[in-house]
Amino acid sequence: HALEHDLGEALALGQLDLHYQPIVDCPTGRLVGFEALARWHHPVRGPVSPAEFVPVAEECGLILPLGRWALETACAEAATWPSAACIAVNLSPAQFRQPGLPQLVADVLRSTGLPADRLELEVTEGLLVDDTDRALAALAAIKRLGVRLALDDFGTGYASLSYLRRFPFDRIKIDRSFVKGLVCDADATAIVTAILALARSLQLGVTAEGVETERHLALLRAEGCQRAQGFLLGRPVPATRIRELLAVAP
Ligand code: G
Ligand code: G
Ligand code: MN
Ligand code: NA
Repeated sequence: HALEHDLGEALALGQLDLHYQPIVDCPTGRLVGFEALARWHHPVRGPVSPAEFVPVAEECGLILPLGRWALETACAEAATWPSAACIAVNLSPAQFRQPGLPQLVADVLRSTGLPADRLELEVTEGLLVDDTDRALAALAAIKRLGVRLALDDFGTGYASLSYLRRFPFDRIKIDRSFVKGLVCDADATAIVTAILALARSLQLGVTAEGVETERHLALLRAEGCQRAQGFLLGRPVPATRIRELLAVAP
């Protein structure tokens, strides 16, 4: 696989980059954190989306060095911010198959000096499907460090509700496919409203993803959504832009 070869090289040469997408507090609009998103500008192909290269990395094992790089880079970056903004980092299910993941997280927190409560790790339901007991043990060990856990892409899988009961998540992130239909699509609106009620009754934090319009945001506010993320509130930006965003934050 040519992409696999090039990705290995890009990682070794430090050619991958992280961008950071703002996350805001819904009621106040205050900037409360960023999600780190991997970016790859291929010298010949141009920009390659993580939706394309993350699955390739998962297949060929490169996800372990890539995941480690993303975690280290994002935590080191967040440790320099002039505020207590949180940093959310995506973890791939494959990273949980290495026994040392909780230790890696602990090592990165120590070496970067980032307080554990400023780190949030995002996992998808895929993690919870194949090796539930092992995933549960790793998540519990990570939580004991004081790191928060978010269930990403919520609503797209099939056993979400049982997972919410069994696993120690602090937050769910509503998948942007539902947010996209807010207001216009009655079914999508009903699903978002139901997820917000569920989060409230389980005392989980909730972030709506893919917020693109003022009408999305207004409806989410009215329904009591806690946090929001999406192009309306800010596109992913390079690390060099974060300081100005934090400086002007309301
Ligand atoms: O940024 P964008 O919407 O193109 O991301 C596409 C997908 O790639 C998203 O599902 C996102 O979670 C995933 N992704 C981005 N960066 C990382 C990363 O560092 N690690 C993992 N595992 N997934 C990532
Ligand atoms: O799966 P995950 O939530 O990690 O994916 C985040 C991805 O969603 C990023 O690649 C980001 O660029 C993309 N994204 C973020 N905000 C929006 C949005 O408002 N609309 C759309 N279509 N994509 C978004
Ligand atoms: Mn995510
Ligand atoms: Na998501």
